[in-house]
Amino acid sequence: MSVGRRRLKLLLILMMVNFFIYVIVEVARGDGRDKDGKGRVVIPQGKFWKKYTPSAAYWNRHQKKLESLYNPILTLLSNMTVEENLVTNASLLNVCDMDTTVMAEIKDFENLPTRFKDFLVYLRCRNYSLLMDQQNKCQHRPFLLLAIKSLTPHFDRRQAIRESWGQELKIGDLSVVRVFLLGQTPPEDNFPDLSDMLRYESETHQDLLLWNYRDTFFNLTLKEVLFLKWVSQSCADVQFIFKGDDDVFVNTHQILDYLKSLTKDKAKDLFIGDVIKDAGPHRDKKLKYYIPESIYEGSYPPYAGGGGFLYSGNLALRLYKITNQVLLYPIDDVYTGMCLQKLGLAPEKHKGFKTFDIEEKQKKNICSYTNLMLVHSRQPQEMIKIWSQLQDPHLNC
Ligand SMILES: *[C@@H]1O[C@H](CO)[C@@H](O)[C@H](O)[C@H]1NC(C)=O
Ligand SMILES: *[C@@H]1O[C@H](CO)[C@@H](O)[C@H](O)[C@H]1NC(C)=O
Ligand SMILES: *[C@@H]1O[C@H](CO)[C@@H](O)[C@H](O)[C@H]1NC(C)=O
Ligand SMILES: CC(=O)N[C@H]1CO[C@H](CO)[C@@H](O)[C@@H]1O
Repeated sequence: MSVGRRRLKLLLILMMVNFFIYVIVEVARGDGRDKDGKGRVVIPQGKFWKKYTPSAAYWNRHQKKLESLYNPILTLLSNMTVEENLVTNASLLNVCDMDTTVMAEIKDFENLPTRFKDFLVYLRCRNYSLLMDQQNKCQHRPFLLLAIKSLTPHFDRRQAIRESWGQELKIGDLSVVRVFLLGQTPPEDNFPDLSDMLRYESETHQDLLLWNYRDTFFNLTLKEVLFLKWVSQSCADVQFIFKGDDDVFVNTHQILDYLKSLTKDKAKDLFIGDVIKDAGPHRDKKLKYYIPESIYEGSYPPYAGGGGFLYSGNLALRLYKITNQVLLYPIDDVYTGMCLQKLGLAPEKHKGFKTFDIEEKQKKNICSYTNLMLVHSRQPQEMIKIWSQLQDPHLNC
């Protein structure tokens, strides 16, 4: 018997065994409600299964397709291994030519805002290369990696972070290192040519990661995937990662104290931030987070707001692997939530993450900052001021 047929036979046997267990459990469970008083089982009127109806929304439909490539039962039936199936169907995974089929598949494609068109026709391309790398950044197994999403022209924000909460440190054998995550800001998007300044900055500070894709709001998910890839390849030993925006203030000391207090078990699956639950896509065209019905339907899994979250290096490696099984989604923090859900995990809410800022009257009081981990948003000058006040040895809170 061939290996394929033996596997098929084993599968059928397993299915039958499962079915019998189901029947036995159901009969054993059957209480008064299922019986007609004479001990006979009543057959319910309606169907007990739900008919599978393919989703009308583009993302959901194509996500299902992608998932079927990784489904061991389906690939077994097609007489292929998961690996063979992935190779045969590579066009579902990795195409960098403009994908024109999507134009016919989405009926209101022509009327979609440009950012959606740009996103959809390059949905399957994610293998962009690094133009600036920091290969030695993690050579001494950092305790904490600060990864800050920035945009090329934000020179002042990056410098304020370097001078304040984003300083690279070494306390005993604990080290903190920093990278900024950048895409390209091309002349087509009307950016001035900042490449000489960027090169100077990179040589001076050696903390820039730059990839060759267009840095736009909808491409932040690419930034996430490419960053996770970089961690897997160049920083796989890091213990913890903070990833956030360049307009947040982070109390790095508070984060370090928290991380040092964690048990081994808790540390392994750590993923904390300002968690948003029971959310779904916004349908108001005027909003930044608007997603049309023709692209996505359903709710969002729990996710941590992209302003900043903290997670373990071990989890970053697992997240990177699972990104292959999740189609890019135009909102990066929701995408990370989707990947976590696929791993069977959920982000945990921590009250130290203030992505919606603190009360106005508390802002002036430095003691409001001693116990929090992150606050959004702060100007570069505010970052430097808050940080220097926090360093005051006479600080009494
Ligand atoms: C399935 O695979 C086996 C072993 O590779 C091969 O002999 C057989 O012809 C295949 N069957 C089909 C239906 O492709
Ligand atoms: C990504 O990989 C595909 C398929 O291997 C290749 O055709 C394409 O040129 C690559 N794209 C980039 C941006 O490197
Ligand atoms: C994302 O980057 C790619 C590569 O530069 C680009 O072709 C695409 O238009 C960008 N997508 C969006 C939504 O900006
Ligand atoms: C999900 C999917 O499209 N799978 C296809 C992979 O390629 C084989 C061979 O071309 C098809 O039979 C599958 O349907």
